Amino acid sequence: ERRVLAPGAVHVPDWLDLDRQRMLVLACREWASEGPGIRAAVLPNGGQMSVRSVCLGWHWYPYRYSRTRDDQDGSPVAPFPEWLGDLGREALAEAYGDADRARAYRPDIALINHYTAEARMGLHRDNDEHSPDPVVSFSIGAPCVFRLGNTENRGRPWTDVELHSGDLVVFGDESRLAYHGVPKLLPALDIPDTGLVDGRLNITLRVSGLG
Ligand code: MD3
Ligand code: FE
Repeated sequence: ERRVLAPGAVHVPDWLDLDRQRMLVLACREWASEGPGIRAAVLPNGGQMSVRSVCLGWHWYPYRYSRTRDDQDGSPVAPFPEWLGDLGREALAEAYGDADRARAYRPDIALINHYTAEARMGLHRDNDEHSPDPVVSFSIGAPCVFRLGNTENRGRPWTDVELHSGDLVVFGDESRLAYHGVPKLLPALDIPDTGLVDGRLNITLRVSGLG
């Protein structure tokens, strides 16, 4: 089913079947082990993010994108695979029900986040991309509380939604610059056997708008 969380924000629970979740876990394991590996970004104030992340296509480090891992060893970022773009187009078609828009969707960034039980992501906006195109988000593993705020500030109103393994959310249009975050993970009871050893994986696909 499709649940509209806010204009442009569509949640499709349990969209990825178990085989696809397992395939994504295997792929993320590979990406996380290449080169300098998965890392917790260091913020300008010196603090470390509690989430560890790895990127494909373009490397994000607070608060910009680069072709090289400039906050690590400067190595080139791994390419964004064609099959992941296909999955993103399929996801957009499902969420928005707009085949033409889905065909034209060309994500060139994948940002993979891994959350341990204590990890959080504070309310923020994703405005480092130079394209207004939607963000596609896949969740695997432990469930979490996802908070979708407003576009003005970090305060109320916001909506809390549980995201579970296999869920898809697409954020575009009026929700593209909404504040959002992950205040907590939930106990991993009755979760499917995806091969993920612990915690939660979130894979977002984005359009950089950079050449
Ligand atoms: C709403 N990740 O990587 S994904 C991030 O679950 C990020 O790891 C969270 O926020 C996570 O930047 C949330 C859902 C998400 C992604 C992009 C958005 C929600 C969004 C962009 C605009 C509005
Ligand atoms: Fe975000």
